[in-house]
Amino acid sequence: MSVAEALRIDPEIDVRMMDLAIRMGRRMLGRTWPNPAVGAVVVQDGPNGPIVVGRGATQPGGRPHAETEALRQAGTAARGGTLYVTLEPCSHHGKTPPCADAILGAGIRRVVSAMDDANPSVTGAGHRRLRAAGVQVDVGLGGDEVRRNLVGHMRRMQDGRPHVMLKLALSSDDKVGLPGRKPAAITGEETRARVHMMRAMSDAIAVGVGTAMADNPSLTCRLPGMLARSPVRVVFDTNLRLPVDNRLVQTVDDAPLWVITGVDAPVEAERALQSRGIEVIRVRTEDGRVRLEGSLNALAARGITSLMVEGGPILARALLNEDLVDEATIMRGPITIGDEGVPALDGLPIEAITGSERFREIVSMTCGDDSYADYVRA
Ligand code: AOF
Ligand code: ZN
Repeated sequence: MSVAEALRIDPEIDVRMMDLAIRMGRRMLGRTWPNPAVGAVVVQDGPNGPIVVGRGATQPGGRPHAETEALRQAGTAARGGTLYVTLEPCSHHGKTPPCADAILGAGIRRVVSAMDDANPSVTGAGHRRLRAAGVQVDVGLGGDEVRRNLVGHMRRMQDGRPHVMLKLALSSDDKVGLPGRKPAAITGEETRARVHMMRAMSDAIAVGVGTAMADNPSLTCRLPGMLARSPVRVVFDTNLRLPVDNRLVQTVDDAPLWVITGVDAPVEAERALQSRGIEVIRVRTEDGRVRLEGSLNALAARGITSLMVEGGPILARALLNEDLVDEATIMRGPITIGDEGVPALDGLPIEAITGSERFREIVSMTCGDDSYADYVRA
């Protein structure tokens, strides 16, 4: 009898169960930093086919891990069963005991995992440990999808910075608004809902101080129901110009606010922000601006794995110039703003994204009256 027969492996069931694990993990995106949002499902043979006896996802703040949750739910029903998990189970003694040990302790016979972890203290060792203990381990199912969902974790582990997603809401003539004025609605309702969803799935949202002052945004995430939560808001503010009556400051009880500033910014301004519960992060400057790479490193050091950048044009251009944009989402509304409008990338043509070999378009569709396209690092 082959291993597949002995374990009653059915590829269709595998796909279905991994899909469930992927959905479990995806629901937690944006809420588990500094850890990846992993999903796990425990399956047991039943008289009429496989039965899901436990499911779990990484919990808010990153712990407990997904496997622990799914195994806890399954209890003794896990014995002899199969575990589907979207990331290699950990093998290290971190803030929690190794999931690999919990899996062995529960008597799981087979583990189907979507991919190796990029965490250097885990990578490969989790799978090896399970195999060494006689567990059948199959790696790779669902890997492409999971890799997209966990880009932030991978980027942070490999490069010490978050995955940077640049969001651009443009008029048909590539403008983002009129100078000095709060932007008129450029995109419609469907697009706005999508933006809120994207925010909810990011660990942090960033703007430059110019945009913070011009738009006075709250950048909180207004989605009714399950996604009523807001990522960390980040302002790039070299000289600490952000006034304390700004809405970002005023809403600090709704979502954390971190201000990235230069080493020489005034101490009084720092104290004024800190006394309101705002975290001020000082980084080195270059040519009178905070260094972007250093800023991103500082965010990753605090656990941020994915950063959505909402503007403005100066920050967007600077990130592009330094090749720090991993993904760009371009939403275009039907309105035309005209020559006096503010260009999206501070003078850099939008083709720096759409026509560049550095990016590859992966999605292009309509969204209400708007168009929507997603570009990722090629
Ligand atoms: C898993 N299952 O659900 C997640 C994992 O500090 P710790 O102990 O919480 O470990 C954090 C690391 O564990 C994290 O960097 C990543 O490599 C892995 N995340 N592992 O087995 C999970 N979220
Ligand atoms: Zn774990």
